[in-house]
Amino acid sequence: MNIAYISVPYRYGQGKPGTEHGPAAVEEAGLFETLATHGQEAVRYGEAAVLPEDAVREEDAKLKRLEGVVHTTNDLQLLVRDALSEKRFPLLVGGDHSMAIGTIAGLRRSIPRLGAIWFDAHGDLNTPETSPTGNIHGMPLAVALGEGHQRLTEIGGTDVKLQPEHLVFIGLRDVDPGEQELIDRLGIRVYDMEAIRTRGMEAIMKEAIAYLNETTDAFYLSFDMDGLDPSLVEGTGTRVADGVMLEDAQTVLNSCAEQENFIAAEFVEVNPLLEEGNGTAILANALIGNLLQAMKNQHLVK
Ligand code: HAR
Ligand code: MN
Ligand code: MN
Ligand code: MN
Repeated sequence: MNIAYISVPYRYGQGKPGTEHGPAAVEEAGLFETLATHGQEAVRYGEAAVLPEDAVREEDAKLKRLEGVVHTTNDLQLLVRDALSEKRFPLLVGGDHSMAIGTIAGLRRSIPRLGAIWFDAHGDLNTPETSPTGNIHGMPLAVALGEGHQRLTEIGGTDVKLQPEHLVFIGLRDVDPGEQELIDRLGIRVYDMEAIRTRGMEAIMKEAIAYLNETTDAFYLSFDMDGLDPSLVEGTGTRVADGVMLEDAQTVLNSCAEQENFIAAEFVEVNPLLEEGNGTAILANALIGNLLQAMKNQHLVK
């Protein structure tokens, strides 16, 4: 296993200043030491290009800062594609969740039947028509499914990047009406907090991965920090009550790490400007450490 750490220091998918400092905050929390501890080179493989603030305008209220998002996600998909073609495991730190448009487009280059585990309080399935905010971080999955503005759906090629049956939600609990309509119409698999409480995270992850393995060649984990309980993540922009607790989050990471066809992970929505200390970045770094440890254990077993 050779990790390719990729940083995405940007915030154009949402309105609150701070997620552009997410990668630096996680690095300050010890990310390079975490990499070294797990046998990796303490280096950054690449950093996605970000337009300067004064080059990005709000323009369309239904699709805010579109140019800023297009610029970064287009650069990111190339980085992810290159890392994967070098047989590395892309480990991404953001940055707001709109970056996943680039992540998915890049992974999809070599994995046509790509699966995704979406750990998040939110559906991220809005289009400019259904979005209550116009923030693109609420749209990356719609884009991946081929819905939304063409400038976004054509990043990394005009093909549809993700099939609805290749996606599962974990921890979902804040869904807009248009998102719910899409979930119902496309039959997207959802494990909400109620399911986690009644069945337990172990059973859910087992089932989720078996479901993905039926029809995908490989899968990746998109870990939105706001999927966690708000008591754990002061430094993220859209916290939602009644979230996933630490032990269950670790189960998510461990379950992914056990799979040979687990090919990438991203940790998003770290916003150090929303809290006094660096707690959310420290937690993100610890979770990355958990993930790398679990992946290492797995390789020792083999
Ligand atoms: N659903 C709302 C919107 O579209 C809120 C999205 C909040 N976002 C995230 N993504 N952090 O998961 O604006
Ligand atoms: Mn999200
Ligand atoms: Mn979210
Ligand atoms: Mn701070």
